[in-house]
Amino acid sequence: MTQTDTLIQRTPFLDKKPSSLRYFQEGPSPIDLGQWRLDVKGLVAQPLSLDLAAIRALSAARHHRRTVCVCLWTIKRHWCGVLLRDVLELCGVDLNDPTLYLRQLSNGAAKGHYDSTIHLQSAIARNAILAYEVDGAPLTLATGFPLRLIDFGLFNYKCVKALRSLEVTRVNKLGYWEKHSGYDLDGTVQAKKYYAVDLQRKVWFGGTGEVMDSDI
Ligand SMILES: Nc1nc2c(c(=O)[nH]1)N[C@H]1C(S)=C(S)[C@@H](COP(=O)(O)O)O[C@H]1N2
Ligand SMILES: [Mo]
Repeated sequence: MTQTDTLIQRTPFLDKKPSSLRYFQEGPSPIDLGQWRLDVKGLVAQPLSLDLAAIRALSAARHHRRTVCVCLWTIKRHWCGVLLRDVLELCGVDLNDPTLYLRQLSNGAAKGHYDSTIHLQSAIARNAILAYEVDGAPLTLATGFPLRLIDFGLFNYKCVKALRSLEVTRVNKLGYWEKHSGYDLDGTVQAKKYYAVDLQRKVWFGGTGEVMDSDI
């Protein structure tokens, strides 16, 4: 085993996972990291345009947790990023205001942008992250390079890959999948049986919908 191998955190049966591209509606578009910025705007005291180095400079948040797709599959992977809270605090957002929402917009490609809006206070309470690595390696174009939001209590369609901007707003706008397929605007993970790709069997999630570290 090489030294690199020991740093990569492997997810069992990753080859059985549905293709990331299949779940990337606008398609991935090459991003020049020199030009790329995450714009944080809207109801913020200080709008910011952050490059990836500025985001990586914040304390790292690591989670070995499940993401869950509304199409009834789930996978547990090693995510690394920063807490959404830490980025929004830099911009002076009132994280205790229950009337705020966060609109995420993807970088966009030939087929337009992908967007989703989530309830801000809930996402902060659930320790939502902005992830730049999965399984010990930087995100690829297909998995959302350079940055994706993950709220482990929400279905994956509420978590945008290849982020371009975050807008703090009071408007809970319909996002891509809510408009195209009538998916629920709230998007909380529902108590149901899901196919766990990494376990190669179905698992039951009950409770509030948030899939915790300690869960299967
Ligand atoms: N930009 C963007 N982000 C997105 C999507 C998308 O189409 N475009 N699809 C969502 C859905 S429905 C899923 S299931 C996950 C897939 O993530 P994965 O590539 O890690 O499987 O990305 C989510 N984030
Ligand atoms: Mo999905």
